[in-house]
Amino acid sequence: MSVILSSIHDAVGIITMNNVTKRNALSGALVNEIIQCLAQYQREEVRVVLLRAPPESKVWSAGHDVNELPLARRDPLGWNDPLRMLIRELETFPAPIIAVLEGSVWGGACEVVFACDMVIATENVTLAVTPAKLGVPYNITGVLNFMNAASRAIVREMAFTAQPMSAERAERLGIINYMVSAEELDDFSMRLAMQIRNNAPLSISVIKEQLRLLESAQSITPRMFERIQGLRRTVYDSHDYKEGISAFLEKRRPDFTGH
Ligand code: LCV
Repeated sequence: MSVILSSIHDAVGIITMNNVTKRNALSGALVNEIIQCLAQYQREEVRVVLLRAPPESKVWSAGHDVNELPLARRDPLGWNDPLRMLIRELETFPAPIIAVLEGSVWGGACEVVFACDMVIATENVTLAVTPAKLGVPYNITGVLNFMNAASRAIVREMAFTAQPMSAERAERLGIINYMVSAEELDDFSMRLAMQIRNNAPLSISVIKEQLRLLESAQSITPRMFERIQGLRRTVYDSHDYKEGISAFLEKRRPDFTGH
């Protein structure tokens, strides 16, 4: 059974993540279907994409599928990890993607939201950046995406506390574009999409790619890269990494020791 729903209305594509029993955890299966759908949208010259969960969802996405994280001694967020593949597809899709949020957004799903071009959220939305809660060493481009989404102090607060941030505060901080009522979400999202849809698609796709390239333009030396990868390895080789994943799977609180 498909874990997404898809429809196209007047060159506006709507992808609904629909694996509700698993809270739209970003499994390989769900990610692959989104990627295939985006490829189809590119062939059909879709001009705007709305990425959403079913109406009135309590959880937009629970983030990376924790069952698919390696238990130890392997980089959990390597190049071919489904979450990493999805982020790159969203960033390079040649038309704007609008995250239409209802419910809670967790972990890597926050980065999915930040990898979209704009964000509209209902008042009940929360955003929780969770590597510190699970004991996961987030990867370099993921950290850069968080840095591009919020200010220095806010990125640190979200990363170190792993606490959910309200849509109201996220809008006030410019992390999301609009907070609207649940009743107006659909009409508001479609109105915004049509504003974009009626503009010049070539100009928009080139501006989107320019923004991506310039946002990612960071001077990082091989020595810096190796240091970061070495530091990350100490995390995913650690007791705490295993403990964080095991505690989640065993539905208990983790007991982190710092080793
Ligand atoms: C697999 C899940 C998940 C899930 N994976 O429903 O950013 S990083 O570095 O942390 C990155 C590695 C990452 O994104 O990690 C994942 C971070 N996500 C979270 O910490 C959220 C984990 N999930 C939850 O806290 C709860 O599931 C929420 C609050 C989202 C929903 O709670 P609710 O009570 O409504 P359940 O917890 O009962 O979950 C329903 C089913 O979805 C599975 C969960 O195991 C359960 O499956 P079973 O019915 O088979 O027990 N599920 C939820 N999240 N991230 N599976």
